[in-house]
Amino acid sequence: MGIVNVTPDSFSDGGQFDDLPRAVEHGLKLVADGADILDIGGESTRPGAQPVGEAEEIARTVPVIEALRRETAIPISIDTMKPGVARAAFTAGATIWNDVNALRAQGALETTAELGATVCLMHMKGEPRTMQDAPAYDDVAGEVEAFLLERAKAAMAAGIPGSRIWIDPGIGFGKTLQHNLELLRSIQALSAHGFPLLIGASRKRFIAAIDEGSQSDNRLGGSLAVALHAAASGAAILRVHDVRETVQALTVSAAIEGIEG
Ligand code: 8Y4
Repeated sequence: MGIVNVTPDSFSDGGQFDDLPRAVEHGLKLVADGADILDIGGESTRPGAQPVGEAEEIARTVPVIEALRRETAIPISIDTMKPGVARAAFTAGATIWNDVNALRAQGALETTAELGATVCLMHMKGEPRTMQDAPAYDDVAGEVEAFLLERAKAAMAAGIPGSRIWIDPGIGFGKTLQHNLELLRSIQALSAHGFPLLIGASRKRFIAAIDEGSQSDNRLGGSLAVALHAAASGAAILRVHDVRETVQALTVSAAIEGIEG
């Protein structure tokens, strides 16, 4: 899964008229690089980020989805917490709802069932603005697993088929370095429930907590280390910025294992 951010801070011009062609060009490059899914997001969920209104989020993402839908056949996911944004994105051609809030918003379960969406249910402790303020768990792997199974159960009770549910421990969302490491160690157990497991660790801050001070443009090595570990542990989908490099690492790894590329 290749990441296409359509937030004003993701391109240098700060939300100017040329954000649209740049986002579309970026998405097409990720497809050429080997992405199987494009994840389009219009609201930053980085620690401390401010919320964005629904109309603004739709105005950022829908034209990008419409344009990508015309130019590529690969599945498009919408990264949003808002049912109204998901609805607009599906009308534009998205088929997957990537919800870092795990369908806890009012009307989210019903919307997903009605749209026939595939959904990624992600664990997040708290909300993006404050989630990194001293997160604490007794047993992070057990608590995240219980949360994800509870949300999957709620989704199925709302009429969403189990075959359309993915789960994700939410690396970096209300977690310390130690929490993130424990969750990465628990991928095998988490992927044993039959729901495809998604891991998003690409360029995240915890890599800099290990390789002290590395900036977000210098975290590729750490991101690839996580990707290979996650894939070997049973993760089905990797959400990444560096698609070409990740595909290469996975392909070389598979060749060593003797799996046909
Ligand atoms: C540099 C670049 C530093 C990006 C931090 C970041 C996930 C996700 C995000 C995830 C799923 C991010 C939308 C955070 N992370 N969706 N979204 N899983 N399913 N930060 O882990 O990339 S945004």
